[in-house]
Amino acid sequence: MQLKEQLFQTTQERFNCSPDQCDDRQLYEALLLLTRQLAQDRPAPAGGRKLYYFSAEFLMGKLLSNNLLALGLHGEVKALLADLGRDLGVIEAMEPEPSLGNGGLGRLAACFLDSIAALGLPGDGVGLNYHYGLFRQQFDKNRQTELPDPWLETESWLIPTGVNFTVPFGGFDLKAVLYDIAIPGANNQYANRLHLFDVAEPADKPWVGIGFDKGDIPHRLTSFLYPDDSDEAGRLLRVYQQYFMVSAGAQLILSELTARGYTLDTLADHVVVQINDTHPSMVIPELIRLLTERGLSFDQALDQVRRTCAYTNHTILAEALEKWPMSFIEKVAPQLVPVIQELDRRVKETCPDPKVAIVDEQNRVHMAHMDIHCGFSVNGVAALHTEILKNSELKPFYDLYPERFNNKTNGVTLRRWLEACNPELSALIDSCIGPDWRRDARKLEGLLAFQEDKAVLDRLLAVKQSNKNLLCRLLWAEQGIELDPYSLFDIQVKRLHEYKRQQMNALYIIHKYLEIKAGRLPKRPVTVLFGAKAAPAYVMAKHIIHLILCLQKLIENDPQVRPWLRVAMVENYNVSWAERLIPACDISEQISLASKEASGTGNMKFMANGAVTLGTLDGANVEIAQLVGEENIYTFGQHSDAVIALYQGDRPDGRSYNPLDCYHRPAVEPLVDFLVSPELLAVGDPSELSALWKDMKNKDWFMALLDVEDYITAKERAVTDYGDRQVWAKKMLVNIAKSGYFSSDRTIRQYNEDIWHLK
Ligand code: 26V
Repeated sequence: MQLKEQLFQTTQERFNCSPDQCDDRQLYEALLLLTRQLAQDRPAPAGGRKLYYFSAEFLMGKLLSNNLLALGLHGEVKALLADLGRDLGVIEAMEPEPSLGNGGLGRLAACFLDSIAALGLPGDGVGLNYHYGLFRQQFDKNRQTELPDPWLETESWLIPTGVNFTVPFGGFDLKAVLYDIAIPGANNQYANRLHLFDVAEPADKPWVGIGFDKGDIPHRLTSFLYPDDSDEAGRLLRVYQQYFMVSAGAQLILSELTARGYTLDTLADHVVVQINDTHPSMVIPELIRLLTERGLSFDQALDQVRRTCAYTNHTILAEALEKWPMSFIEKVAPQLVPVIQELDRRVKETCPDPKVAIVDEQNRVHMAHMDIHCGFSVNGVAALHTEILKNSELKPFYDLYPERFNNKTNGVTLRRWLEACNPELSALIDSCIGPDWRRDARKLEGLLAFQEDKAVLDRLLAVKQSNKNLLCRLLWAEQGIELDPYSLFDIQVKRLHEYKRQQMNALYIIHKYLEIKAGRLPKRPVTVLFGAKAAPAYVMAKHIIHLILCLQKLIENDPQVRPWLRVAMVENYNVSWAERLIPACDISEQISLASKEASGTGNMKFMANGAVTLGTLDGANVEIAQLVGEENIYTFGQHSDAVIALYQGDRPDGRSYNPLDCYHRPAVEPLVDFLVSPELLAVGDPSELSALWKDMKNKDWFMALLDVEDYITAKERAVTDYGDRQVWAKKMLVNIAKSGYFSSDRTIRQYNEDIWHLK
C-alpha cells in the first residue's frame, strides 16, 4: 500500500477522520503508529554472534524524524504533509523527548544503536524504562529546581512484547516486563531492538517534587534514572535497579540462546555482552549464577562469561567508579554474594596486590575490578583516555592483562547530528561533493578542495547565519530569551561538573564585563550560551548554575554592557535543544581540566556543524587537534601529564597545586573576587556566591585558576580571528571536512572488528 493510503487508513481507524481533518496531535499519533509498525515489521539482521549492549542510560532524543529517515520515508512524508498544508516540523514538536539518560554516556549508547542497525549488525540494547526520566530542569530565582519529566503517553515508541522474567530479590520476587523500541537501520531493511524492562505495576502519581518513597521497590524501581543517592535508601534503590536490569537481561540472553538451538556451554560463541560503564557490572555474577543453576560447573560458567563480557570505561573520576558495600548486595541479591566472593577468592589467590582486589578491606565490591578480571576486553573512549587508563588509573590491571586493553575513540551518528539537525549545511555539502558522505563519512574530506572557493565559503557563512537566526527565534518563542543573531555565538553545553569548568567560562564573562565597564570595548559582540543540568545533590554544581544565571541577570539589566556581551543559560537542556544549538555555534567550548574528560562527544557534533573548538588537550580534543591542524583549533592550558603530576604532592589535600598562588596573580584576583562584589550580591544569594568564591580560592579541585589566564588569551584570539570572515569560514570548512573520522559508524566497525566479531 502507498504511504498516503496507509496514513488515511490509520487516521480513519484511529480518529474516524481523514488526515486533513486531524489536529497536529492526531497527525503526530498517526505517524507514530505508522512508523512504529513499519520499523517493528523489519527483520533482525542475521548473523553469527549477537551483541547485547547493556546500559543504564539510552538518551534517544525524539524518534519520529530519525525513524522516518532510516526508513527512507522522510522526504515522502514531508511532501505528503505539505500537500495537506501541514509542516512536519510542527508535527514533530508534539513528540515528547524521553529523558532516559543524563549525558554523554547515554547519548553515546543511542548513537551506537543507530550505527549498529545501520551497519546491519545483530545487536540490541538492554536498559530500564524509567517513567519520569532524569528530571526536568526549571529555573526559579536564578536556581535550578527539579521536576519529574514524564514522557510516556498512551501511544509511545514502546512495543509491548508479552515477554517477562522473574527477578529474585532478597525476600521477594519481582516480575520484569519487557518493552521494545524498534531501531530501524538506515539504508537497509533491518531493525534491532532496544529492550527496556519495567516493573509490572509502576507507581502512578502523585509525588512531591522528585521526592518519593524510595523503599517501595515493587512500584518505584523504574520511576527515575539515578534517584537521589544522598541517603542509604537512594543508594540501595540504585542497586535494586541495576540488579533488576541485569538479571532480566541475562535471562533474556539465555532464553534467546536456547531458542536459537544452542546449548549454554556455547554462550561465548553466540553472544557478546558490552558493559557500558559499571552500572550493569552485576551481569557477570548473574550470568555465572544462572549458568551454574542450570548445570554448568563454576569453572565452565566463568570460562563462558569471561569470553562473553567486555567492559567500557567512561571516566577516571574516582567518585564515579562504583564500589558497593557487600551488605547492599546481601540485601538486594544475596544469591550473588557467594559468586562474587568466589571470584574475589580466585583473584586473591593469583594476584595478592590489594589494589586489584574485587572485594576490598572494607568489604566493598569494586565493580570495575570485577569487569576487568572477568571479561576479555577493557576499552577507553579516546586515545588519551585509554593511555591514562593503562599508565595510571588502571595500571596494575594493565600490568596483569595488557592484551585486554584497547581504545575505541567515540563517535556520533552524523545522520542525526548533521543530516537531520542541519539540512541546509547538508544540502551545501551535497552540492560540493555529492551525497556519498551520507554513507561514508570520510568522504567529507572532499570538502578540502573548496578551501579557496569564495562562493562556497560565503554560502557556509550564510548557512551558519540562518541557523543562528532560527535558534534566536526559538529561544525567544520558547524561553523568552532575546539575543543578537549577528553576535559571535560561543556555546558550552554539557552536564554541569566542576571538571568541565563552566566556572572558568564564567570567569571569562566577568573579565569581559569588567573590561567593558572600564571602557575597553570588545572587537565585536559576543553571546555566551550555556546548557547544563546539575545532579540534584551536587551542591557546587548548583552554585555554578546560580553564578551563571546571576551574570545573565546582571548583564541583562546593564545597558552599557548588553550590546557587547550577553549570557544565556537554556533551561532544560536536552537532545532537542542540542539539535538547535549545535548548528548555530561559532565557538565550541571544550575546556575540561586535561586528563578528566574521557572523550567528549559534543565536541565532535560541533565540529561537524562548522564550529571551531576552543579547548584543552583532553579527551577526543587531542584527536580533533591532530586532524584539523593547529590553525583550525584553539588549544590552551596545562597538559594532562602536568595535571596528573599536580594531583601528587605533599600538601594537606595530597596535591602539589595551591590555588591561592594562582588567585593572587593580578589578572586573576579581581575576577574571582567579583563573585562577592556588591554588583553580583545585589542579584544573587550571598551564601551561595561566597561558598563558591571560597571554594575557588582555597580548593579549586579542578584547577580553573590554573588555566584561566591562558584560556582568556586563547578566547580573545578566537574572537579576533572571527572578524576575518573568509579566514574563519575556511576554519569551519576544514573542521567539517575532518569530522568524518568521528562518525559512530567508524567506531562501531572498530568495536566489531576488535571486540564483538558479530559477522
Ligand atoms: C556515574 C555516576 C556515578 C553515580 C551517580 C550517577 C552517575 C552517573 C553517571 C556516571 C558515569 C559517568 C561516566 C560518563 O558519563 N562518562 C562520559 O562518557 C562519555 C561517553 O564515553 C564521554 O564522552 C565523556 O567524556 C564522559 O564523561
